This record gives sequence, structure tokens and C-alpha cells, in this order.
Amino acid sequence: MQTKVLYGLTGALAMGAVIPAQAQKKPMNIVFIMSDDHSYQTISAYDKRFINTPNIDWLADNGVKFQESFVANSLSGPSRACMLTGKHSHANGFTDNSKTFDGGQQTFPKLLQQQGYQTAMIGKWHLTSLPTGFNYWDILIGQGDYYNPDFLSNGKKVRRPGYVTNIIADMAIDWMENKRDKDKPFCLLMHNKAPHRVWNPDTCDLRLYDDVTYPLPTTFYDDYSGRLAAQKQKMSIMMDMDLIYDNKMADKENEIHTSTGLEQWGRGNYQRMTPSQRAQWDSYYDPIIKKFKKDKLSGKALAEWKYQRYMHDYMRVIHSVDRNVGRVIEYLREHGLLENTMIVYTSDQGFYMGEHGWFDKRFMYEESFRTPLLVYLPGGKHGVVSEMVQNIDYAPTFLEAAGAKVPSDIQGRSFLPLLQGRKPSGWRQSLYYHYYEYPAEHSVCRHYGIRTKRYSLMHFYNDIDSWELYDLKTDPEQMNNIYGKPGTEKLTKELKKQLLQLQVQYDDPIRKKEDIMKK
Ligand code: SGN
Ligand code: CA
Repeated sequence: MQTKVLYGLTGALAMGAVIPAQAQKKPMNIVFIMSDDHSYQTISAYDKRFINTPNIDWLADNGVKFQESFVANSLSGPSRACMLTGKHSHANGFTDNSKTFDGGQQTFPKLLQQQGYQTAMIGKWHLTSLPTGFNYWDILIGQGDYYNPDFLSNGKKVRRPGYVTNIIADMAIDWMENKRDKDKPFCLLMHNKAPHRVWNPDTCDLRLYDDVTYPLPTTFYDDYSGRLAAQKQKMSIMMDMDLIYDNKMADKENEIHTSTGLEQWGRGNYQRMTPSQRAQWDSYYDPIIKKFKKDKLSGKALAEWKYQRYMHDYMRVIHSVDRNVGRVIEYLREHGLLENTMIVYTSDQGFYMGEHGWFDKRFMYEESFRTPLLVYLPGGKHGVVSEMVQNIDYAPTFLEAAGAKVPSDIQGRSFLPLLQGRKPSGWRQSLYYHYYEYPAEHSVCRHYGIRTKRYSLMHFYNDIDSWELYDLKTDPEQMNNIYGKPGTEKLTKELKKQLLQLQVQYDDPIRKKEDIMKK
């Protein structure tokens, strides 16, 4: 499964650029690229099992790969609000996707504007209220669509023909080239829809990786024993992934039907496609549908077939993301901007690639709690950073990189020193997490928790009251909940104490409702 070329990156740059010292005195531009639901498992800088992503990897090769990067609340809107404000969900008010972001509050783009920056937001926004703090914004409406998507362009609805990931990169490049004030430093947020459900590939990538069979995760047939919340979820590839909606098996004879309630939505974005796009989809999917009908799969064979279909579509969507990241890096190189532009690549959370039998995210388990984070800083460190960072740290990092003051109410901490190869004293030894969206799609119970370098302790609450504790050293796949097991009493008490300290430090009101030391 090799991607052939490093898109457009040539010569000295591809081998690692040397930035002249005087160039570092120029104000630092920021290009903040984020994809939606991009798992670290599917970036080759992190994991080589599934796909080769040479352009995203360029950031790791010429900058920093954060090995221990996490979110504060594994869901789109909440993650975005944490990043914009540098604060946990309870403090910025956007706790789940049903909320409306209070755009009147302090955000890093507003603070950058005060510092003389031009700011732009292009792509998925997903915060319901209109963007504030941007000189230019052009956003997808809601989740956005893969094909011929509608944008809200500084307030006006515009339908743009083509494939969403290409369009967003085109718009980002166009803004940098034609729409900004070139006398000012800039901060560009280029936020992809891809690879969010339902993983629709670009027509040119439909046949990519056809000959690949993806390895089934060892935990694919997890029975969730000892984990009550995991037993209640509805994000299983076997049970909840829809053959028509997710796996694109809408047949012309209308013989395939499903029971998840998603059938009415048909095959992904098919309704929005042009006749030519549909023809290309049909020519790819029709033979697969035909074979699927003939094979009459059931049970484990059907689950594993769905997993392969899911993985193929997801990887194709990632290939297009990687190609477009390459286009943006190439633009910056061609225009001499790499010498004073910081480039960040991340996702709004992690994602399950079949681990525990799942797709989607939300849980504080590792695959969705972690998120990729690769940062190129001109003149900065090249290599791996293993300090624990969280998406509340992005705002203070950008502010410090821009030479702006970091307000004292920001809860995250700037990781700029880590990018510069310095070791700041007293770096955090534990992370706080709080997920709220329940009852809702995928039925993941509300929970909060603490993660140290070695342990992960979480409490699922609301309509259940269930604790889980994992030793990540001996049980990295989190299959063995040791909470309440003999011999864990002291450890549990110590972790609960630290968890309470974090709730006090971040001022999460939940601590007034739950006396965790008594539980
Ligand atoms: C949609 C998806 C869900 C997904 C949420 C949240 N369903 O509702 O599968 O968990 O978004 O994702 S879909 O049928 O609309 O595709 S998030 O990343 O935006 O938070
Ligand atoms: Ca997401």
C-alpha cells in the first residue's frame, strides 16, 4: 500500500530545510490544518500498518511528532471550542455537539488580531454560531458534504463543485495568495471535513488500495466484559455500521434493506453528485454490490467484510487529505513562507479503526482520547516529544509563537518550548478528560477521568455509576478493567485524589455533584 510520490516536494526541502537565523525574527505565520476524525493509526509517521502519508509525515520529518497528544472531550464541536479558547468544555460552555458556541468569548484568533494578525477560517467549523475573530471565513454548513458542498462564505451560501478536500485546499491557497493583506502576519485555519463519516472517496481515488487486505485488530471481537459503558455503546462495525449508508451497498434493484434507520440516506453523498460523478461511483460500486448479493455473507464473515469496506473507503479519503496537505506545504515552499510559518497538523479527536470492533470516537479509551499532532516550526526541533499535551494547549502555543501575552484564564499551557527543544520545568504529569454527549447517537455514556503516563481512571456517570481503571503498561488495549480488584486500593485512592485536584484546578462543577473520594 505505497503512495508513490511525495507530492510536489523536492530538493533541499524534502530532505529538511535549513532556516537562516535572521529569518526567524520575522513574525511567525501559523497554518493550522485539522482533519475531522483522522486517527493517528492512519498516519505513517505514527503507524505504518495501514497507509503511507508522505506529505503529513513531512511535518514529522522536519518538525516535531507529539507521541502523547490528547483531546479534552473526544467530539468535534467540543474539541474545536477547546482549541479556540484554550479551555476545557465546562469553561467554554460547548460541552456537546447540540450546543451553540458563545462567539463573544475570548479566543486565540481574536487575540492574534489584536496582535496585528490577519486571520482566516476555511472548512469545517461546526460550532453553530457564526465565526468571530476572523478577517475572512468561509465555512461548511454543519458537518458539510463530500461532493459539491455548500459553504457559508462570509455569510452567503455558495455551492462549490467538486470534492470537498480539494476545494478546501484550493480556498486556503487562494486566501494566502489573493485575499490576505500580505503586509501582515497571518493565521490560517484550514479544517477538513474528511475523513468524517461516511468516508466518501474522491472519484479519482475510488480504486486505490483495492488489492489490500487490512489486518483485523486483535480486539475486533471484544465482548466488553467488565466494562459496562462499552457494553451499552452503539458504534460497532458488526451491529451499527449500515450496509447502505456506510458501506454504500444501495442496489438498483432495491433488494438490500437495513434496520439501523439510516437506509433512507442512501449511499453517502450520492444524491448530491453530478451525473458524471455518479457514473464513476456506479462503475466502481455496482460490481461490488453484485458480488455482495451473490455471496450472502452473515455473522463474522459479514462483519469482516464490512471492516474491509470501511477501511478501504477511509484510506482513500486519507490519501486525498495527504495529497492536499502536500499542496499547501508546496505553496508555502514556493512562496518562501516556510522560513516563518509554523504548520500544525492534527485531528479533532482520534478514531477507532476496528479496535474493540468499533468505528467512531467519544470514549476516553486510547484510540479516541489520543489525537495526531505534528508541528513544523522554522528553526525548531526535529524529532519526537513525549510530554503529554492536550488540545487546550494549542491556543497558548499560537499566542506565544506570535509574541502575544497568554491570558491567565487560559487553562492550557504553551508547548512552544517543547517545539524549540527546551524542557520546561513542571510539565503536567496527568490529563483531565470529560465527555458529555449522552443520551445521543452511538450511546456513549457521560464520563470524566484522569490519565497519567501509566494509568487511566475513568468514571461513567448519569444513568450508570461505573468506574474503570487500566494499567496502560501491561494492558495497552484496555481489555482488563482492574478497578476494584484486590491490590489496586492504594493506587485507586491516589489517582482519585489527583483526579479531584484536576477538577479543582480546572474548576469543573461536576466535583460539587460527585463526591469521588467516597465512591
Ligand atoms: C454525525 C455522525 C456520527 C458522529 C457524529 C459526531 N453520523 O452525527 O457518526 O459520531 O456526527 O461526529 S452521520 O450519520 O451524520 O454521519 S463529530 O466528529 O462531528 O463530532
Ligand atoms: Ca470529529
